[in-house]
Amino acid sequence: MAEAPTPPVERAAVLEVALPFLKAFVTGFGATSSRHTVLVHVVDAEGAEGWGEAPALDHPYYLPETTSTTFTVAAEYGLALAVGAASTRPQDVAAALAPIRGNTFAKAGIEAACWALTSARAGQPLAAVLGGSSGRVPVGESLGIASLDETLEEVELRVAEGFRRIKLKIRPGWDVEVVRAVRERFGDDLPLQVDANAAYRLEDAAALAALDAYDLLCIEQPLGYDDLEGSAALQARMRTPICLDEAIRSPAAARRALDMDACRNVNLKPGRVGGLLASLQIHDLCVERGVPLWCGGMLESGIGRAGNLALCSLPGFTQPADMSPASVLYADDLVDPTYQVDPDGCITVPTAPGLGFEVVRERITSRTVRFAEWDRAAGVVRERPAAEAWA
Ligand code: OSB
Ligand code: MG
Repeated sequence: MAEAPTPPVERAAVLEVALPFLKAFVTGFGATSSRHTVLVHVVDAEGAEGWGEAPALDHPYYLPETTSTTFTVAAEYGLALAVGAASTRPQDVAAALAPIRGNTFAKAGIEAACWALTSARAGQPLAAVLGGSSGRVPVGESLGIASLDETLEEVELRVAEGFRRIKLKIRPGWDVEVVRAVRERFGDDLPLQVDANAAYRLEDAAALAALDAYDLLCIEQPLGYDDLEGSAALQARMRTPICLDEAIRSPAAARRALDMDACRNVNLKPGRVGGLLASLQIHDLCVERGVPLWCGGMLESGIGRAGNLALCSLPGFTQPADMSPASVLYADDLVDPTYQVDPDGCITVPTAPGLGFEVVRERITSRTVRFAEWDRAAGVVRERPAAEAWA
């Protein structure tokens, strides 16, 4: 039976929104002190709407894409391709966006808005639309680099709050010492892992292999952001599973990494791999290969976290997600009420159709610094002064 046609897009916009941090996030690629994120809003001719987030970072030190390049590609190319798609269904929109090379965050943000719209139209939770069934998602915290005292204090707080595991950011000269201190203070049962954000070289293998003594769940992205060969060489010399983050930017890269034994654990971020559809493919691959999988984070607002949470309800997510609550990162969230971590370290997957959270339009409007809108009559996308957004 043919599916009923979906109504065409009536309005579509790309926004750059300032989302000030409570404190800078320090990692192996440096300090991230400013955070602007990109949002996508789509409304169809029957009034169904969807919001999506394209959470690249402000700078090109994590991956090549930045907030600014993501806004530009989404506004100048993505939006026009998306409104020209056969329908607003994510599969059709992803196919329409496929000619865009790289720029995974821009494509994922547009696709995410269409997933939320599709969920709203279907009257079904986004998690169910994605094929997920779990209602609660175990989460961990990712701690930025700080002093030893600050680190121990924060681990103590998060463990008391119920977080299911701790991830420490490391870099050369700040690795074994902090891991040893956390293990000594909190014991061997604390689920613990580290993330190097590509700060090491293969010549550092001895320092990294010293981490094998601490029973870590994984060591995330120790080597170059696109270095699968180096990662395979390092994995052959380490017992600790290597997890890849930066180096997996597509389903094809995930398959290559697993085929090469470049990693034995996978961090999946929808924005980094080009969207939820690509995420589902990587999920299925990890299930097929029996590889531990978990959902990473990009310090998203609740709009982006909503998609991550829905994705985490799929059965292949076997380890806790990176999902520090918005209250830890920002003065306030763009959704209200925001998601929260319960005392058992889980977040409840929303059941309301669409994003599953209420978007606070005034907060978005007041923080919008760039705005581009599809002009339906003219058939073009136009950037307009942020002050005139939604006017
Ligand atoms: O490497 O996982 C990472 C945030 C921004 C960019 C890269 C990373 C991170 C995190 C934060 O670790 C996790 C979160 O969003 O809670
Ligand atoms: Mg990482």
